[in-house]
Amino acid sequence: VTIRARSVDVPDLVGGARNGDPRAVARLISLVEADHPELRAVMAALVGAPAGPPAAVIGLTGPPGVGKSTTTSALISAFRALDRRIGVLAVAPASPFSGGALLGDRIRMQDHALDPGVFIRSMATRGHLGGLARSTPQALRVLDAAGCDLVLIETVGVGQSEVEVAGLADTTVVLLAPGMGDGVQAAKAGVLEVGDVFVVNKADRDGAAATARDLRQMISLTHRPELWRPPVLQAVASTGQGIGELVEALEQHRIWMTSNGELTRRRLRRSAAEIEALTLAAVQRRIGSLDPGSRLNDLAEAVLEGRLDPYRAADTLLTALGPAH
Ligand SMILES: Nc1nc2c(ncn2[C@@H]2O[C@H](COP(=O)(O)OP(=O)(O)O)[C@@H](O)[C@H]2O)c(=O)[nH]1
Ligand SMILES: [Mg+2]
Repeated sequence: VTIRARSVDVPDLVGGARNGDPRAVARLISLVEADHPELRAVMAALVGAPAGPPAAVIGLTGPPGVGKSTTTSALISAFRALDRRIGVLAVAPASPFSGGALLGDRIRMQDHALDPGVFIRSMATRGHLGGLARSTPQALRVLDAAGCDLVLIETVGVGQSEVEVAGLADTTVVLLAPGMGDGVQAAKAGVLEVGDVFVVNKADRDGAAATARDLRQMISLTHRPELWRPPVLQAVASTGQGIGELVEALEQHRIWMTSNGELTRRRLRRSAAEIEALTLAAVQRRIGSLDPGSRLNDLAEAVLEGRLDPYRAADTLLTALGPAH
């Protein structure tokens, strides 16, 4: 897919982002979203010498309607009170459903829309191989350049993509609410393993304490003493109740990760996933551009006619691709 776009002045945009210009930041994240050809130049320009230490990355995940955007908005207020510069990414897999969800998120975060210390962006990731693994770190690099101390990533949608995005954060907050996402469901969705902090939101409703108790019990079953024990908090995000405790838990987790090298390990994993995604995408593109697919076609015929086994065919194709540039 070729993306036709307005011409891109890379040095101008990167300079703008470094000066904290919200329009430059927005435009650069649009390039990330579109997998624009100029991204290569953008990423090269962003290498080295960020303004300060890299932003802390906090992922928020959980079923639709649980209160992720409301919690994000409350966290923005709490961290702004500490004078932190904040980036917010609402990440959704591109789908007919996610558009509406992102719209709702914007409304819930609009209290912060005029604050120059807050960048809020939604980003749809394309369904292709490694879309999330590629775009999230790239967007983070843009927000880092813009001087963010902290980036909150809200994932929209359910299932694998949420777990995947969670793996790209330093700290993952899993939100549940009484009656809608009980512990068993959480375990099934695989969020139990990715949660560093659990929040039972909508604690103004019946059953919050029971949900929290179930979760704690389930965490105990798999907990090993040398590991971080994920706290289970209760909150009413819409009133801000419990948000102070959440901020405290996030800071504690960060201190724990920093003290034992886990933070570096997670960031290495993120970089590795990004490089892998870019490599796979490049291979896929180059297969597509091989003398219009005829090499692949020849190999397919050979396999179909039983002259070649598929592994040998794949080896031949990889050899035909040659070095990347
Ligand atoms: N009763 C109650 N409603 C809440 C709470 N937090 C959020 N909500 C509401 O739940 C709905 C969904 O919230 P939203 O933040 O958009 O959820 P998201 O889909 O996870 O981002 C909205 O109408 C919120 O006002 C809470 O703690 N208690
Ligand atoms: Mg939301």
